[in-house]
Amino acid sequence: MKILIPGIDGYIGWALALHQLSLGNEVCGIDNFSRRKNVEEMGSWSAIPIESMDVRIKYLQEKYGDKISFFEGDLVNSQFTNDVMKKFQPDAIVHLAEQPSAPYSMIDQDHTIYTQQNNVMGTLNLLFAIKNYAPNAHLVKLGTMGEYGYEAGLEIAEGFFEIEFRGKKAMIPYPRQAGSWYHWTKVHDSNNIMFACKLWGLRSTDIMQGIVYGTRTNEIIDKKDHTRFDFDESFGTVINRFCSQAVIGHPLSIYGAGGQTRGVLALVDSIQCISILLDKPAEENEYRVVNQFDEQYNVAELAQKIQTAGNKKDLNVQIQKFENPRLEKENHYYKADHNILKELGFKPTRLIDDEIDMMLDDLITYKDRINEKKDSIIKFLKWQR
Ligand code: USQ
Repeated sequence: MKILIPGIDGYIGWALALHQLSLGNEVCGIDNFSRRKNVEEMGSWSAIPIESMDVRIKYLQEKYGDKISFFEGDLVNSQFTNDVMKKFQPDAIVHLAEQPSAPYSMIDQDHTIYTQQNNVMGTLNLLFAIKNYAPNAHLVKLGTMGEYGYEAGLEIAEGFFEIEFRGKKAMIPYPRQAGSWYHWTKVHDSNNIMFACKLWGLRSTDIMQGIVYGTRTNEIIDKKDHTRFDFDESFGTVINRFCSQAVIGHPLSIYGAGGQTRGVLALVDSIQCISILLDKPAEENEYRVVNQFDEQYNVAELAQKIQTAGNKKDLNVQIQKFENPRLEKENHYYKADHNILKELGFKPTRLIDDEIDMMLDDLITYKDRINEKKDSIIKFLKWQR
């Protein structure tokens, strides 16, 4: 299979490329390196050092020859996106090239506009390029569980649900009530992709993914294999942040009450799920939605787990409640379906406690790097001003 991965330089992109190459597939990556730049703007860097893309690609070419290629560029540039699609002719595209941080999108008007333009326009260009040059290719798009939001207090269906209104029944998209400008970009993308499938007969799977955590996959063995790992307030996600905080003696930063419940998934299992979706593509004309997570926990439970694991390593982990910089429900009902991937063959391979243990070991090695940028951990980017 020929797989195009826009966003190959990111946390999931790099790990996915390693896995797909190890299976014998051909991978072409795209990246504009915005993640590196945006994290730097936040005064931070990846806790685990990563090489430049030149070095990374050379390393992969030594192992996999011409099965790996790379184009530097921006999906927002339609000429660039069309050119790559025409040249590479992928069987599948895994679109990971979006600005992924909710806090970053909430900084100010410029950051909101940048996030919306980058994500929504980039995806639209990609849809046009697929229609123009690879209409049979399967688009696997990374959306988020956050599209559904936490407001309704109802069980969450997987993409679509049946409703009855004034005596008539219909299957319609489950309502989206996102909670940040970033999360709304994913909703706008979902709407645009759904329409493109209908209009042009494209095939796509839209992944509503929970929070991903971890430092390792089956292919991340040596230093050169490592994927980036963020811990700053904007780009670090909660489990990865708590583990980074634990190794430098920073209190684990629970925002508000800590009852915010999220679906979570180990990196290795995120890669497994995406790979299953690639092997079992959506049909022509089909817009398929999957909810991609393994377990659910609230933030206080996650902090507790990391404290327990850290203390077994004599890290003397403290937990502290901070005033919540975000606008969000701090205690809420949460129950979301996640059956489709299981039906397609997904079997979780990692236990969260084992994974946390492994993450702490990896991060202890890079304690000095985290310490050096520790001011980026809590900046208090308030969402309402
Ligand atoms: N939180 C804390 N303390 C922290 C950091 C976060 O209590 O130091 C809380 C937040 O207030 C929030 C929860 O943890 O209630 C999750 O925050 P997060 O930063 O880990 O995740 P989020 O902003 O929702 O976004 C992340 C990714 C995003 C992806 C999403 C999946 O950045 O790209 O779409 O997770 S989901 O959360 O399921 O929507």
